[in-house]
Amino acid sequence: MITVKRTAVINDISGFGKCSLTAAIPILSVLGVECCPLVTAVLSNQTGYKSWHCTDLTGEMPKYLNEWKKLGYKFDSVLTGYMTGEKQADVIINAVKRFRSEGSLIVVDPVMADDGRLYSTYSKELCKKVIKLASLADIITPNLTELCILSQTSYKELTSHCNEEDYPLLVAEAAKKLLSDTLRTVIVTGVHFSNSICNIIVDCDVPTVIKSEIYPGSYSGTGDIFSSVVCGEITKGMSVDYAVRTACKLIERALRDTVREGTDRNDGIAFEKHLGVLINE
Ligand code: PXL
Repeated sequence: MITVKRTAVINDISGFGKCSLTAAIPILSVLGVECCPLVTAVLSNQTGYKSWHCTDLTGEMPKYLNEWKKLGYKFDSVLTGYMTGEKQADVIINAVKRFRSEGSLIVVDPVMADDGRLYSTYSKELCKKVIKLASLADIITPNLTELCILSQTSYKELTSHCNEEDYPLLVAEAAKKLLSDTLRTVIVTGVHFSNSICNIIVDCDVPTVIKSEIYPGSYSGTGDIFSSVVCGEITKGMSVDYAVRTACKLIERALRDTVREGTDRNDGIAFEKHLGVLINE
């Protein structure tokens, strides 16, 4: 019998920016995992551009969740990302509590910030809710800035050690503080070290550092592409190590094309032609 694993993806859909659901749907599908979107908002384009139009669906979400409950479907995993505000965060926290109790693996990308700065739409109060949501997850995929917010570490202080040999271990120490009976794995993304980009897997073992080629700039949606590949691969039963290496392979190839083409950072990366790297015959 062919069994298709199923992931609920709680995220927005943005017309431009190749992020959130426009990344998750193709990636999970190519991995052979069913993607069930719970759409949090519909945006003309992601919020890094100068302006955007957003239809916030927070008020509708409980009704969609009720219908899902009536259908009685269970999810192998749940993936969350960007949130539009505190009210929406409360709805997502409650949904995640329910899915957790039903046995789903919870993967939270604690979207809040990048390059040492909060996203323009994220308030301090919303960040507190993201911290709560992250504590309910099995796996989280923060970038370095988000790790600092989650672990109450000074970004400036931590990154001042970036040329020291044990820098990845210092980052891992900050991530270790977050581990609990619930949260078993922290994958820190986008750590600049020794002329490469490191992704650091932190669990109860010795941290694993996976290096990727460095490209200038940071592009919209790379975090969503990363979390979608990682969530999909782990949902299929692959190891965290394999999942992270596969995500890096896809992003590296897409970035190479994107940089060559001189694409604006807001338009995201050219991952479409490289989705084949996710196919494992
Ligand atoms: O990639 C994260 C993300 C997702 N969705 C929207 C965003 C962002 C980051 O800015 O604006 C709408």
